[in-house]
Amino acid sequence: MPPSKDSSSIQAPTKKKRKVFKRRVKIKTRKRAQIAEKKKEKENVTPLVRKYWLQRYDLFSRYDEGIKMDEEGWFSVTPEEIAARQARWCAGAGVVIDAFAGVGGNAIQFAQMCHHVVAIDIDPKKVALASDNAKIYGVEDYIDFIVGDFFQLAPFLKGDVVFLSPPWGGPSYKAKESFTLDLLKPKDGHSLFQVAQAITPNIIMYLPRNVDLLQATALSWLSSPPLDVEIEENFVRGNSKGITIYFGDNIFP
Ligand code: MGP
Ligand code: SAH
Repeated sequence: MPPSKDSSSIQAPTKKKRKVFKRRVKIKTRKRAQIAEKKKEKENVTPLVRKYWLQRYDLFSRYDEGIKMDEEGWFSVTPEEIAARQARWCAGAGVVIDAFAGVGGNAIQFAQMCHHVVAIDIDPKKVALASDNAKIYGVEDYIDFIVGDFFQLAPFLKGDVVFLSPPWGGPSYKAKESFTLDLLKPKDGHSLFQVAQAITPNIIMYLPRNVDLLQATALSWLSSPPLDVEIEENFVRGNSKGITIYFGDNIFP
């Protein structure tokens, strides 16, 4: 037989107690929401980049260790898994030039795979963020950070691979049915490729998933004989994120 309940020991909360309890829960919930909002503000999570913040661990697996971003960084950084794959392509290379380094998503991965990285960005704030982020991954000693315009610096640079992930014109890039190379910023893809080619034939371009592939791969014909080309669509959790095109001299075994 189940023990009988002693009704005198279990007392239903009074109406007043219930009210106080409800109010406390409300205050706690509001406080928690306020703290979350403040945290997002600190992390530069504007409404435009909220959806990228939700993907933060795909962007940097060590995000919680103190990764710092700005608004453009949020929507432009190469997700870590993709950056690592791009870096594996040049495993063991001497010097990799990351011409548009942003907050360091690619530079950090290159630094783990190659001897040295030259990471350039025109925005001093980006370079400061990238440098702090590189410290979190313990690779700051393998990267030279430069604040400058890649187009102006290019004639003075030497490297074995040039990585190009220029601005695509913001998240609205996908409104175009076909993303043509003239839409890349600050200069069209054709001019950009030619500048990189003066440094090395080994060039990696990270481009929008709606890029005009025919036009992009035709860049190989700017060299004689034409460069080898490898195209790769990059996914994270089954979602297409971008297209990487690898150009080079004899890249196929
Ligand atoms: P996205 O398409 O804006 O995001 O960017 P997502 O989450 O795929 O959005 P959805 O709504 O289309 O599903 C996808 C990836 O492209 C980002 O994670 C960046 O790596 C890259 N990317 C986006 N932009 C706008 C840029 C850019 O301007 N420059 C560079 N280099 N990469 C960018
Ligand atoms: N791959 C980077 C994201 C690059 S976003 C990452 O994973 O973090 C493109 C970057 O190009 C922006 O940070 C922007 O400041 C920079 N940029 C724009 N014009 C430039 C120029 N002329 N030279 C160098 N960097 C430039």
